[in-house]
Amino acid sequence: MSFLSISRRTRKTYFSEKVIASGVKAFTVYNRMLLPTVFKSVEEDCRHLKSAVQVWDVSVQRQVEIVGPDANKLVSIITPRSLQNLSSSKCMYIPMVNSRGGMINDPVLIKLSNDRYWVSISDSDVLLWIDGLAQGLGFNVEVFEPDVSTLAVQGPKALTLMERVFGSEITKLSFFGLGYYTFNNTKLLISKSGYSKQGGYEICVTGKQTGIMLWDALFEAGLDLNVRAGGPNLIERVESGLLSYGNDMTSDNTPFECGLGKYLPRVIDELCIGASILNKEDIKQPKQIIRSIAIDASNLPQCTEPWPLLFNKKSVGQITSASYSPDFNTTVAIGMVKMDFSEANTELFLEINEKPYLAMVKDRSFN
Ligand code: THG
Repeated sequence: MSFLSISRRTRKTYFSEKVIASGVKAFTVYNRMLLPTVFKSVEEDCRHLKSAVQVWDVSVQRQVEIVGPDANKLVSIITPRSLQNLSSSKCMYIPMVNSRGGMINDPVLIKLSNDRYWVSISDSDVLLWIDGLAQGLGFNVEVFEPDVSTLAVQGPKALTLMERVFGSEITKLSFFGLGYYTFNNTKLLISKSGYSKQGGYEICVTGKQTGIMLWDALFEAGLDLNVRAGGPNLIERVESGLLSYGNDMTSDNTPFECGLGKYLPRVIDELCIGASILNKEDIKQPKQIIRSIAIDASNLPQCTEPWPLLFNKKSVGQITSASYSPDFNTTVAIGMVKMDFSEANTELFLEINEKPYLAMVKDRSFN
């Protein structure tokens, strides 16, 4: 086993000291920044996430700010999703594609005002892409990474904790709803969202001082709720079928292959990047599709390379994320399978270290 070397390039967050003091056991690097992944153990963290409340340092969900007279025009072409229903009171999940229709990110979009947006990105170089587009197209906008860091509060007791810190108004937010709430005389942007299906919120913080005060306030108010530091949990997110860019999908995949076609209009506006490809009928009927998969195994190694999925010894897909789930008593997984093998209950095989395992295609996620 070897370890990652940490340097200035692996950026710390406002909360890294707090996360370390909370006993973090492992980080990953995401958008060139530290993301905590394990505290007690992945299993124990999962159990706790599903029963209590956790505070996550998800600063790595970097914002790309687009501001200026042409911000609207620019935002509307960076995603094939229609922004017709975008408002300042709801976030929107927006697949982004390149000119070949390949996924380059799957961010959450926030409209701050008519000429100002935040794109809350997954792990790929979206700032360079959007700034390049702005320059190349001669758009009158500024594109930069603002000083914003996000804390997620996730778990069944998240609502109780948030109500204690921000007041009862917060309980009126609906899923993906967005609003400003006061903490310590500062207005903070909060959404009812997060990278788990246990329910919760995401709080955007500007400035380390406010960040640390908020961290401490959440832990103080949540003492009797057994609040703990956490992070996106591999088991829970695979059970929930939440996709991880770079793992479950890459620029080799179209949004249709990723099951994200449901977010796109029947005919994508031709001004959107990738529209001419994505509007083709044969692209809309993909040859492969992302599925949740149950693997009959309990002790597989970490999935750090795609695992080929076999049918009659022939490759029909690949597993891209997997972890044993104590709650489902099986290895939960996400993978890409050829369309002919994508129906629920299709039985496929996996060979790991010369041992065969049964892999059953599901029609929906576990959670
Ligand atoms: N929150 C915010 N920014 C993010 C993430 C986040 N940026 C990086 C990464 N996560 C982006 N990826 C996702 C993937 C899934 C979801 C959000 C961001 C998500 N999906 C819901 C689901 O699949 O059930 C549905 C969303 C919808 O239908 O509108 O929440 O977590 N700020």
